[in-house]
Amino acid sequence: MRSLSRLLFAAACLFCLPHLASAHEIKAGDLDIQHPWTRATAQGAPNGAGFMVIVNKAHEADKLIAVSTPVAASAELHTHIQEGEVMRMRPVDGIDVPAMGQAVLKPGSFHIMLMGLKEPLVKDTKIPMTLTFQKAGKIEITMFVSSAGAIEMDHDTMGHNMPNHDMSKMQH
Ligand SMILES: [Cu+2]
Repeated sequence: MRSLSRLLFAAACLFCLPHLASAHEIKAGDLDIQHPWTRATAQGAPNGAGFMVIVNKAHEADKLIAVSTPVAASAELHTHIQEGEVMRMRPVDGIDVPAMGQAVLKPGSFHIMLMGLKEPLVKDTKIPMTLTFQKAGKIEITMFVSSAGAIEMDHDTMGHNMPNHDMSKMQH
């Protein structure tokens, strides 16, 4: 069921891609930071996680090596690894962005871990974040806060409301 709903989500999403690109994409030199998003958190939750796609149009690889945001005491780069039956998070020293390629930060894979949230992350708000790349240096971005259980960025978070097009219902 999940794969079917994801497929539907992806298919429906094709129609709004151009819109998304203009609404939420940060270009810095040869890097495009696409749809940076995070999830709303419950009161008292210590941590959050951030996701995005980093597209590199250069003929040289780059690497995301550090992250900071004023909403958390610290931020780390993490990945998920499988240990037996269990998926565990592990800090990594960086996330490679291949030449003429992309790095995908998404649930269950590479992500930005926000450690020690100072306040809960509230749906439909935006949070500032600084990404530091080995070659491109610092890039300021804005993360959009989607709903708590989102596995994809909520479409209504991106500032365009489409009647009869409720993506949030298609994620489950
Ligand atoms: Cu993590």
